[in-house]
Amino acid sequence: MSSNKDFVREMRVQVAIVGGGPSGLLLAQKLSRAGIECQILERRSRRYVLSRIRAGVLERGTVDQLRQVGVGGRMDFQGLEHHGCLLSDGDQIFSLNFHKLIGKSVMVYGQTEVTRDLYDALDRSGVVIRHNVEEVSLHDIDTDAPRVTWQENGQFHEMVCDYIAGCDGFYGPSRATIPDSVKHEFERSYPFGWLGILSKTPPVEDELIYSRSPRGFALASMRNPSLSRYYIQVPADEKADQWSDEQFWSELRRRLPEKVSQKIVTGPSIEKSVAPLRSFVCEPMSYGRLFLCGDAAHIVPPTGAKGLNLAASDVHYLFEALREYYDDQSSSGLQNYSDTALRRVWKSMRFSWSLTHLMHIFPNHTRFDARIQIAEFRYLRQSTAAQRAFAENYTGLPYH
Ligand code: FAS
Ligand code: PHB
Repeated sequence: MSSNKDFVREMRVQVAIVGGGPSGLLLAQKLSRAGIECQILERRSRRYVLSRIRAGVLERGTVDQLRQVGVGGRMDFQGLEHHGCLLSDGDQIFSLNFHKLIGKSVMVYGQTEVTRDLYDALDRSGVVIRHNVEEVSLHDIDTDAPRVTWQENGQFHEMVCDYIAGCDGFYGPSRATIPDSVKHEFERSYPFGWLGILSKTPPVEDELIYSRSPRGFALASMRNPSLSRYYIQVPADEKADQWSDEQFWSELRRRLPEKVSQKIVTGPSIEKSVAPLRSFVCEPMSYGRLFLCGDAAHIVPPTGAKGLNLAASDVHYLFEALREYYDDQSSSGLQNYSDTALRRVWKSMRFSWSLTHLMHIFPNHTRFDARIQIAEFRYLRQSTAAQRAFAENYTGLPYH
C-alpha cells in the first residue's frame, strides 16, 4: 500500500466487487474458493444490509450454488422445501404441484438469511469486505487496468484491478458508468406497489398463496413455521406508515378466500415496507472490464420471485467466465457474458411480467382486460400444459 498526498493506493486485486448484497457476496465466495483474489466495497454497514427484508423463494439453481460454495448448511436445516403453491381468484383456490407436474421444487428461505450465511462464510475465508465506504467511483473500465476509488474514514483510496463486478443494485454507480451511447435501457413501471409485513405468527397455509381479488393482489408467504410474510397490492405512491396493522390485516382478509381468511393468525408487524414494482433491463450487462450482476442490471416485479434468483444466475455466468480467463487464459466467456445472462434475464422478465398482469388489478384496465384476466386464470386452473409451463418458470429455468 502506498500513498501520495491524495490517495491511499491499495494493493491490486484481480476482481473488485462493488456492492455487498447477495450478488456481490455470492460472487466473492465463488471467486475466493477458486483462489481468485477479490475485495468487496459496500456502502452500508453490515447491520444495515442484514436489516433488509426482501426475497423469500430460492430456485433450485440458487440452492445448488449455495450448497456448492459451502453455504447451504443452515438453509438445508431451516429452509422449507415447497413442492407447490396455491393460486386463488375470489373464493376459487387451487394447488399447483410443481413436483407432480415437473419433478421440481423451490426452497423457502429468506434473502436476509442467505446474506447472513454468505457474510459468515466470507469472514471465515478472509475476503476483505469494506463497509461504510463512500463516493465509490469506477474509472478506466475500457482499459486493461480499471480502477475503483472511494472514501473510507475520511481518506480517499484507489484500487487497480483486472475486472470490476458491478453488484451495487439499481441505484449504484456501476450501471451509470457505462456510456449512454452504449447502453439501452428497457423499462415498464407498474401503477402499484406491494405493502409487505413480517409478523411472528404461524403462516396461514403450508404453501404460498397468490391471490387475485377485485380489491387487488395479495400474497401469503412465510420465512419459517412461526414467521409469516404477507403482501397486499397498494397504489404506487402509498407509504407504509399510512397503514396500521389492523387495517393491513383487515384488508388482507378481504383479499383471500373466506376459508383461508378465517384461519389467519394476526399479530404485531415487526417490519412493514412498500416495495415499488418495475420491470427494467439494461443492455449490455458489460462494458470493457465492467460486468453488471443482479439488480445493477435488471429489476423484476417480485410477483415471480425472480429478483434474487436472477442475481444468482448472473453470478454463475460471470464466475464461470472469470474462472475460464484465469485458469485457461480464454476471454470467450467474458465476451459472451452479457448475451448469455440476458437470454435468461429476459425469459424470467417475461414470466414476472406475465404473472404480475395475471394477478393484479390495473387501474386503467377495461372490462375487456378484466375478462381476459379471468380467462387466463381459468385456463391455468384447467390446463395441465399451462400448469407445467408455470411450474417450469416458477421453479427456475435452466441455466443452459
Ligand atoms: P442489492 O440491491 O440487494 O445489493 C446491492 C448492494 O450494493 C447493497 O448492499 C447496496 O448497499 C450496495 N450499494 C449500492 N450503492 C453502492 C455504492 N455507491 N457503493 C457501494 N455499495 C453500494 N426479490 C424477490 O425475489 N422477492 C421479493 O419479494 C423481493 N422483494 C424486494 C423488496 C425490495 C424493497 C427490493 C428493493 C427488492 C426486492 N427484491 C425481491 C429483489 C431483491 O431481492 C434483489 O433482486 C436482490 O437484492 C438482488 O441482489 P443484488 O443484485 O445483490 O442487489
Ligand atoms: C416473499 O416471501 O417475500 C416472497 C415470496 C414469493 C414472491 C415474492 C416474495 O413471489
